This record gives sequence, C-alpha cells and structure tokens, in this order.
Amino acid sequence: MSRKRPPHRQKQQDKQELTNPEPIHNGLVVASYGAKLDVEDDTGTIYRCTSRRKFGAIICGDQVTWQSTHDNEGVIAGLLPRSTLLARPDDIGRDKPIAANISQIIIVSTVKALNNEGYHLHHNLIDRYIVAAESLDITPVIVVNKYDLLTEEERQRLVQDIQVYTEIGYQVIHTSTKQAHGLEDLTRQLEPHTSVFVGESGVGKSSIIRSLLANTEIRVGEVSASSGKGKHTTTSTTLYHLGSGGNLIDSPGVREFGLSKIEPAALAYNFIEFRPLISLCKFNNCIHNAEPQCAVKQAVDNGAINARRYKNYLEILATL
Ligand SMILES: Nc1nc2c(ncn2[C@@H]2O[C@H](COP(=O)(O)OP(=O)(O)OP(=O)(O)O)[C@@H](O)[C@H]2O)c(=O)[nH]1
Ligand SMILES: [Mg+2]
Ligand SMILES: [Zn+2]
Repeated sequence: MSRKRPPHRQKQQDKQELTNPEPIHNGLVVASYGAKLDVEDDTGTIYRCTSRRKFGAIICGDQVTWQSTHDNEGVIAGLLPRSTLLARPDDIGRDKPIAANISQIIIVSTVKALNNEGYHLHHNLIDRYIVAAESLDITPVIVVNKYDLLTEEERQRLVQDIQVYTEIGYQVIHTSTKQAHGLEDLTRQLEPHTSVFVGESGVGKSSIIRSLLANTEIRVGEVSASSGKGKHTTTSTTLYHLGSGGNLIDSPGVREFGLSKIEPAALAYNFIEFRPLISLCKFNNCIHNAEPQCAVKQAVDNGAINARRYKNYLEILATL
C-alpha cells in the first residue's frame, strides 16, 4: 500500500525542483541507505543525496542525475534506465532490488561457513543464484573461499562436488584471503565488469573485496574467539572501484535467495545444460517434472545431467 502525498505538498515539491537553479550532474550510486544515497560524481567526489518516492528504490550501481543542495549534499533529479537489475523477494513477497547495471554475479560460497565447522556447501543457493544470473543473461562466477581451512580430504570432496559447474561451462575459482590464494585469477575475471558479490553471511565476501582493494578501508567481520561478539556483518550494499578497472559491489549475506519473476515454464532455460534438450521433449509445454518422454529426465537417468542439479531444479520449480 503506498501513501499518497497531499496534493499541495506535491505541488510545492515540484515547484522547488523546477526552481532549483543548481546545475544537473550525472552520478553513480555507490551506496544506498533507504532514502539516502551516496552518489559519486565524475571526479570521484561523493555526495549524500536524498531521493524522492516517485523514483522508487534507487540502489547501488544506478546511474542518476542530481543537483547540489549544500556542501557534499544533494537531491536526486532523475534515474537513468538500467541495463540489469538483480532483485529478490522480501519477506512479504515484494521485489527488493539489490544492485543495478551489473554485468557479472560472483557467487561466493565456502564449505566452512559459520564457526568454520563441518563440511557444508550450499548447492541449492548456488543454483538459485545461477538461475538469477542466467535469467538476466549475465554470467555467474562461482568462488569457493576459505580454501586454507580445508583438509586434504575436504579439498578432494570439494573438487568432486563443484566439478559439475566447470563441466557445464562456469568458471570456478578457489580462494583464500588468509593465504592470498586465487585472488589474481579472480581479479582478472573482475576487471572488465561491474560485479555483485552475493552469498551466505560469513562466507567472506567483504574479506575478498578488501583483499582485492588493499588500500580501501572496508568493514569486515572478525569474531572474537572468546566472546563471539563484534562481528561486522555487512548491512548495506556498497560499490567499490577496482584499481585495474571494474566495479565491485559488496552486498549483505542472505540465508535464502528467492526467485520472484521466473515463470515455471522458463525455469529450465536457466539451467544451461538443460537448454539443448528442451525442444526434444514430447510435450512442448513440458516442465520436466512428471511428463512422459521428457528429454531432460532421460538425460538425468542416463547420467548426462547431474542428478543434484535436477533435484535443485525441481525444488526451485516447486517454489515458483
Ligand atoms: N580462514 C579463513 N577465514 C576467512 C577467509 N575469508 C574470510 N574469512 C573470515 O570469515 C569471516 C567472515 O568474513 P566476511 O568477509 O565478513 O564475510 P561476509 O561474506 O562479508 O559476511 P556478511 O557481510 O555477513 O554477508 C571473518 O572472520 C573473516 O576473517 C578465508 O579465506 N580463510
Ligand atoms: Mg560482508
Ligand atoms: Zn521435459
């Protein structure tokens, strides 16, 4: 439900906008805190800007126009069209935008998420983010962090678990911020892009970004071993410039990632290894679930499609 502004106040505001004599600048949103935005101008100076309800949610990565009001403060004058928008449904099913104009999604994962205990790789979450990326027609990259914490046995298991992604054509990079492992490979992958880092809380998104931006101060969690307190979990989405080119967007960790806008019939298309088979199913409206003579299910049965990917497909299908 949206509350309408009383008409006289709206008029006043429009008049104010029309009469603001300040020049209009272009800017890039580098952080958003609800109605307050940090907007960077061409020279790299950041202005704290207020937005207006009529623009809807403006988020990290957005290109805007704005006008100065006071020193280092301003007001948003317009929102430029977006090339891409990553969003997720909030608790009540409304779309909550995460980042705009991204060209790559970095899915950060680890087998040692919270407390560094036990082997745990969240395949379902990885597959959901892959679907989100494919549905935006952008490439996901899978980063598995905290390599330093793994035993030899766990490393071998991880290679097996993650192999399916390299087989279907995705890049997988193993990283450690403690041993500076894999970070050069990752940097090369990031350079031409605006990349959003996503994944569970505690997997090391901010740590990786901090390692890549050695000179920029960003808040990263360190849990004190004695108290377990003092964890700096990321609470707002922030964009950073990579020295060698490219932008990195750090986002708060999630527990789950819901997919909102995907039609059940379109889901299979976002599992890239299913794509060549879709037209071979007997029924052209096949959703590869219970239909007879389904080419996708046949491929699962003969091992050409990974059974876990198919299981996650069915799980996601059930939520749409
Ligand atoms: N051993 C080890 N610990 C790591 C590594 N990377 C990050 N950590 C630790 O993991 C914890 C969480 O790291 P963060 O970078 O805050 O994780 P995050 O993904 O940004 O978490 P949220 O902001 O809550 O989403 C911190 O204590 C880091 O020091 C790594 O490669 N190896
Ligand atoms: Mg973080
Ligand atoms: Zn089918």
